[in-house]
Amino acid sequence: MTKTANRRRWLTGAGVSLGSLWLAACDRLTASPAYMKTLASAEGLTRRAQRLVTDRKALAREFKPADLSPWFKPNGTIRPADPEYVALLAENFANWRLEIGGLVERPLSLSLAELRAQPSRTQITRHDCVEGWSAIGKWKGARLGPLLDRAGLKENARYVVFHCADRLGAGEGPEGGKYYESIDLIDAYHPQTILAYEMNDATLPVAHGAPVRLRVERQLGYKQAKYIMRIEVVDRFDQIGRGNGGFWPDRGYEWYAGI
Ligand SMILES: Nc1nc2c(c(=O)[nH]1)N[C@H]1C(S)=C(S)[C@@H](COP(=O)(O)O)O[C@H]1N2
Ligand SMILES: [Mo]
Repeated sequence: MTKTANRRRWLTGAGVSLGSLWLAACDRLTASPAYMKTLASAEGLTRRAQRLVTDRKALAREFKPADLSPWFKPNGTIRPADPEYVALLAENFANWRLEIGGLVERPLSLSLAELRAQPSRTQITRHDCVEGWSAIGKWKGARLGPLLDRAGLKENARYVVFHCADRLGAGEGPEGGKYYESIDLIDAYHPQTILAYEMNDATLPVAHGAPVRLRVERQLGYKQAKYIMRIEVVDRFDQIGRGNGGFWPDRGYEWYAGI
């Protein structure tokens, strides 16, 4: 046998046993010899990666109006004291504008009326807070994906950062305690990811994030940024806040809080 043939046989053997291990762990149902061969190939790798991505694209469960929680607990900041926000609220957000900038071709600045005119989605979903409580609410908002397309992502765009109006925690310095969050492009383009301006068929209340808050339904409560002032598309977030991609991630929570 030539050297090359030996090596090929060794490679195939290794590939199949790796494939088997993976199948044993993850997916017994598809355990057919043909599938295992595919797994041992480059195409198999792509297919496995594709499956991971497909999972991330699955919809969060949606509920019926009868399932709505009679009480949806407002949490974290419930009325920002920050002067900029207080002034905007006093004018009922007539002068609020949502900036979408960073790694985009055409930065946007949208009024609330303009945001309401964007492609929207309405959904009844369950909000799960790490503190251990859940509530079902109805949300209507502009889909983030089409907005990002309008702005045009630059090639190196990787994350979308939501800068909020409020500051949490005393004594954290001027920018230190500012609430912010970030998501990757898979979540940004997820059909249930919206900039919500309505809750339970009414204008979004201040306690729940007026004028606009994020709903990213495959993740925990702290990712659902309220009081959004500015959206920034970035390729890294090590220079924002303390560098972990969000207010709570900066304080030890997972950046990816998938549910
Ligand atoms: N800007 C901002 N967004 C925030 C928070 C906050 O304190 N400030 N708290 C987070 C947490 S921990 C939760 S559980 C939800 C609460 O949303 P709700 O007030 O609508 O229940 O908002 C999240 N988004
Ligand atoms: Mo939370």
